[in-house]
Amino acid sequence: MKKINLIFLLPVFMLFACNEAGKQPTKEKKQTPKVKVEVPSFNSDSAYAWIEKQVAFGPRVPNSDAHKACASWLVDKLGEFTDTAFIQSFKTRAFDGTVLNGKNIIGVFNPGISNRILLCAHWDTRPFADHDPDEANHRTAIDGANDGGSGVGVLLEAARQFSMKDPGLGVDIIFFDTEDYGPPQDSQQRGEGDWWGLGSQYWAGNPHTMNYFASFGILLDMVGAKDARFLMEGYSLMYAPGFVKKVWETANRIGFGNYFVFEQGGYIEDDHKYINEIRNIPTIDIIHLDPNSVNRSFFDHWHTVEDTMDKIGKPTLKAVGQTVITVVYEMK
Ligand code: AHN
Ligand code: ZN
Repeated sequence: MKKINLIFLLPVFMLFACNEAGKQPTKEKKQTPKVKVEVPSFNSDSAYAWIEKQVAFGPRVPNSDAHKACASWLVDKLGEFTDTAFIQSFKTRAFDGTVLNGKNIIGVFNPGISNRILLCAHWDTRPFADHDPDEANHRTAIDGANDGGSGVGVLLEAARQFSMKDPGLGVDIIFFDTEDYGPPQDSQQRGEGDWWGLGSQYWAGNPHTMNYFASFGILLDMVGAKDARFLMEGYSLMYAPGFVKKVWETANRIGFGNYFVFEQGGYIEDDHKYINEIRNIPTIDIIHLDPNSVNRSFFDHWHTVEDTMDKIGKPTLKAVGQTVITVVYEMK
């Protein structure tokens, strides 16, 4: 913890050092406004309802009818709130050779503003409950209330808030597809190749606008479980330490320190890894990490048939949603 603080403070000291060196006085830095913007209240009932709606389609497994139906609902919904929304269709090959008809779903606020923030989550759900205690379920698709549904639910509600009060900067919301089609536990392909995050890999190489860039990105993954804890994920700290600090400090300042704990977690091969490495957009992952859970990584019902609606807690959705929209509104 001490070490991390020092790293964060370094640039501040360097700034003073430069000024003291008696160089030309630089143009006055834009001050953060004295009167803070009024941040709307994130509605967790609404976010919860968006998750219920997704789950009601059935498992959103790529190439399935439920997947198709949910995609068209998502793009319609996002279209209601944003300036423009569309589907980026692509084909990608899964670990087992299956060709997946992928659909990244993209919504854009304030397309004319160059200062942009990227908010994202995966919307597809896993075809395999390969961490289920019952081996008979290892090829059963999951509901993905938390893993898939929650991040999208929170971002749809954030979009609804932005539609009612303009954050005054560019915001792009992307629901990535084919994130969760990685090889199952007992597969030969485990450990060789980037089989997770296929939709974000596609988008990072083929962004929806030429040379797309955002000043930073936030990925939400498994942000709905009751009593979730968000540790500071490894790649996030590696690629975007300042933004991790900013988001965690914001959460703690507005009363969600029980969820956003200042503790380092493991490195997760999630969508943000590709956004950082392929597009060079500093992107953090807000993800429920729990080294003491039954799977030693994530929430207890991760990749089991028990990842269902009853595991979702509205106070968790509130903590994440309020934090994210606060960061966005205060960014201007
Ligand atoms: C791996 O466990 C390799 N990636 C986790 C990314 C993930 C799966 N997020 C949700 N489901
Ligand atoms: Zn998953």
